[in-house]
Formats: sequence, structure tokens, C-alpha cells
Amino acid sequence: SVNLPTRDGSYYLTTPIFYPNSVPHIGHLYTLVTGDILARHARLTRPDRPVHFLAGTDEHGFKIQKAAQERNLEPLTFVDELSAHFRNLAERTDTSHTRFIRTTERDHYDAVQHVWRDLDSKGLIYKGTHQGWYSVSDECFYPDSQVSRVKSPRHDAEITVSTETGSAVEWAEEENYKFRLSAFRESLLARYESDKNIVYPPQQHANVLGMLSLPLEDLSISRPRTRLHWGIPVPNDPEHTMYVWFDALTIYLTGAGYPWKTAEERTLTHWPPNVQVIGKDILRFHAIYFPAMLQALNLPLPRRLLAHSHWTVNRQKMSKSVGNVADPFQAMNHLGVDLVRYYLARVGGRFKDDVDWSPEQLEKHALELQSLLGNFYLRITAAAIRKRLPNDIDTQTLLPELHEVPELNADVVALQNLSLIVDEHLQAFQVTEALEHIIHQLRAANQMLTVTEPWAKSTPPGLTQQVYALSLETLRVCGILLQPFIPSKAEELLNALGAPASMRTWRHGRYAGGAVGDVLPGVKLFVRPPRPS
Ligand code: ME8
Repeated sequence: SVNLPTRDGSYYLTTPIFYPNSVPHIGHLYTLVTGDILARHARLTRPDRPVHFLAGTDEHGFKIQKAAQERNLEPLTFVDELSAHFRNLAERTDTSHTRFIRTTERDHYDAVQHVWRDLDSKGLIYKGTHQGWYSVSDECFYPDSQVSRVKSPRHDAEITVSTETGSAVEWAEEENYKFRLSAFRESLLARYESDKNIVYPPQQHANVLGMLSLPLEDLSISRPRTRLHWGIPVPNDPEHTMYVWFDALTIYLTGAGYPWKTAEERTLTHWPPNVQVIGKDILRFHAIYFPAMLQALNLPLPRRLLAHSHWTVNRQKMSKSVGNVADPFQAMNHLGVDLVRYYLARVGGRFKDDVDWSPEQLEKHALELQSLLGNFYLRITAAAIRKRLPNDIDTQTLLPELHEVPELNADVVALQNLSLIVDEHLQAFQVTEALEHIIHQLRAANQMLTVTEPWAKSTPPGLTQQVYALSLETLRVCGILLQPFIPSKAEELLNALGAPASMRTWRHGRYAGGAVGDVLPGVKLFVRPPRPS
């Protein structure tokens, strides 16, 4: 149709907008870091293509209304304060978002109202009564079949909870506006059946197919204003406030400039997202509700959804409501941003199984990187090696001979394919696997030093030179490929190697795809002295 927006050729990635009902925890950092790795990778592999990366906060709804009330604050004053914590988190962790958006912003208000009017004009919204169990913590209704009675340890009485999330629910019976979600089941099912790669990992794709195998109930999308006043009003019916998820999901459209008013605006948009990063807890909203809204709006659907698993504490999901949270700022103050990013990606980058948060594991993996990267740098630039090299050594000319040097094992020579392999894994959202290949390469290079002893008098000078050249090339290549994961340490490394700033894209991360310059000896990449590997 003429009205369909066309892509401007850029790349669009989104993370969930978080509820600022309390301060951020490691789970939020993890989502931001995951998104950031993919966004940075996208920029490095196609530097000519703009990347839009949307992050932000979800500021309306019962949960916020209640939290503000408990602190005796106006909701807006309350979210102003708390949203800033999430913005700080994104900035502190070098997240390369291009917009930090808040649902209390004016352009979002307009976008949401526009979505409502459009669906209403198509006869897809109607008024009805709704009965169900509402969870404030999850901000959604559950039918009878999805709740259970449990004994509450706090109140010494039986309470009703959501069977899936364990959060308390209350019976609500009210007049609501509803969206005809039920009408979209078949078309959504057909889409997920025809392309099994939409949701990653595959088990979450299967999960979505499972959800769509049963009839969908129409979705209640408003609350009486008497109960929920903190939100966007329903157009032409101020007695009703929009349901927070209806408002929140629309943020991704707002972030792409919706509603596009002119033909020109429509041809400039970056809609739809190439990828949406979310936690598996909000899969239903992103894999079913939002795509249904988009189909109803006659807009293209996001291409891929990465639904990651959860960080747990003693196997229980880390969450604000439970209060079992690890403080990301504390971890970063202790180890620096990049070692925390490294740990989250290294251990949490498979996205399949939940991971238990562990300060010991964090330390252990920090040490791994300090040793394999930081210590390796110090070893290869040590005076004992430098004094065995000619003054005018040109490491690049030594490289092509590599495969002819029998002392260098196959793992080291595999450096030639590293950028390709890491690229393939990142394209496929296999973040841990991508990192593992880089680490494996660094381990092989460290091993090469130990075996060839380039500092020793007994080692032929020619071999010392080749080992030196190959070590620097390993550091250069790994430095480039590590940029998405640990951006500031990678930059320090590439600076120390004298790698030209204009030669740090993925293409230059190929073997012999760039050069080092004046290599600075003795640069300590990590503050704590690295221990030998
Ligand atoms: O759900 N492990 O906001 P939210 C990993 N406002 N990731 C976690 C996590 C954990 N233990 N806990 C939270 C909302 N997350 C809505 C979203 S989007 C239109 C609206 C991450 O503050 C994960 O990405 O509860 C999860 O999906 C998100 O935070 C939920 O954040």
C-alpha cells in the first residue's frame, strides 16, 4: 500500500523500557549490554549504515502510581528521579543507545493516541466488562486457569498468586476497552510457523508457537480512571486510562518517528526494528500483543526477537519485587565497567538457561581477561623481547609467512578466520560462543609465548621476530573484535598498539587487515596487576 513506510536502510535495535519503580539491578544492565554488543557489532561491520538504538523507561501504570504514593510523591516527580538512575546506568556502562526515551515524553503521547484512534477507526476496539485476576507487579490480568492459592509467609494467610510468576493478584471486575487480539491468532501463527528463526533462542520460538496453539482472549487495554489515573487518557473518553502495556509497546514506534505524517517522513523511517532484545518474562507482550497491534495498524513487524534468560539468585529470578537484587554500580565500582560487561556476556551470552549471579564467578572471569589480554600485552612488550628485535622491524611483512613456521601451532594460525567466525556467531546472537573464540585465540597466543620463549637467548632471532609479529597481530585482531564487548578496554589496547583510529572496523579485524604503529611497552590495561596465566 502507498501508506506503508519504507526503510531508510539503517539498522534499528531496541531494548525494553524499564519500570522506574525502583533502582536498576544486574538484570537491566545485562539487557543493555546484550543490546549494546549487537549494536556495536552492527556499526563495526557496516560502518556506512546508521544504527538506531532505543532504550528508556516505562513510567505509567499502577505499579508506578503505587510506588509514588508510597513515597508520598507526585508520580512525575517520582519517575523523574528514578528514570535518571536508568539513564545513568546506560551511560556508565558505555551503552551506545542513540535515544533514551521516556513514556512521559510528548511525542510518545501523540504516538499512542494515534495508535488508539487508528485501531478504533478500524473497529478493532470495543467496550466490554472484564473480570480477572490483576497483578500489579506484572501489570497484567490472569485468567482463573493461571492462578493458584498459596500460603503467604508474610501474612500467615492464603493468597492468590500468578502460577507462572508467583506475584500476588487481586480480583478485578470493571468496564474496559478491549482490543480484538483474538482476530490475529491465525495470522501470527502462520508467521511463526513459516519462519522458525524469528525468536531466538529456538526454545522461545517454540514457546510462542505453544501460546498461539490456544485461542487468544481479547486484550483489555484500559482501566477506569478512578483506579488508574497515572497514564495516557483514552481519546474521547477521559474516564478511562490506557493500559500501561498498550502505551509501553508503542514506544518502539515512537522511537522511529511514528506517526509519519508525510510521504517523505514515511520514506525516511527506520521502522521496523532489525532486532528487539527482551527478557523471556515479557515474551508474550513482544511476540504476540505487539505484532498483533502492528498487523492491525498495517505496519511491518520487527524482524527478530532475542528473548534472553534470567539472572537468578539462589535459583530465584533476580527482581525488584522480590528484593534479591545485585547492584550493577557496586560491581562496576569494584572491577570497572568492562570486566562486568565481559562477565555478563561471557557467562550470560547463550541466552538459553538462567544463570545464577555469583561474585566469585565474576572475579574468576575478570581474572581470565586480565591474564589473557592484559598480562599478554605486558609479556610481549617486555624489554627482554624488544632488545632481541631489529629497530626497524616491520611486523606486517612477517605475517604472510606464518603457515610455514612449524613451531606455531594450528590454533595460532586460526587467527586468519577469527573475524569471520566471530561475525557469524554474533549474527546468530551467539554471544558467548563469539567470545569463546576470541578467548581461545588469546589462550593459544599466550601458550605460544610459553613454548617458543621469544625472550630466550637460545631461541633463533628469526623465530622471536615471527612470534612477536604474530602476537601483536593477535592483539590487534582481538582488540578490534573485542570492541563490541569491552569498548573502552579495546580502545585502550588499540591505542597502545598504535592501531590507526580509522582502521578499527570489522574489515580491519581480518588477519593482516591493518597495521600496528608505535607499540607502547608496559601499558597496564587493567588497574589490578594481572597475575600470570
Ligand atoms: O517489564 N535477568 O520492565 P522491567 C535478566 N516495563 N534480565 C532481567 C531480569 C533478570 N533477573 N530482571 C529484569 C518491564 N530483566 C516493562 C517492559 S517494554 C515495552 C516494557 C530485564 O523493569 C529483562 O530485559 O520489569 C526484562 O525483560 C526487563 O528487564 C524487565 O524490566
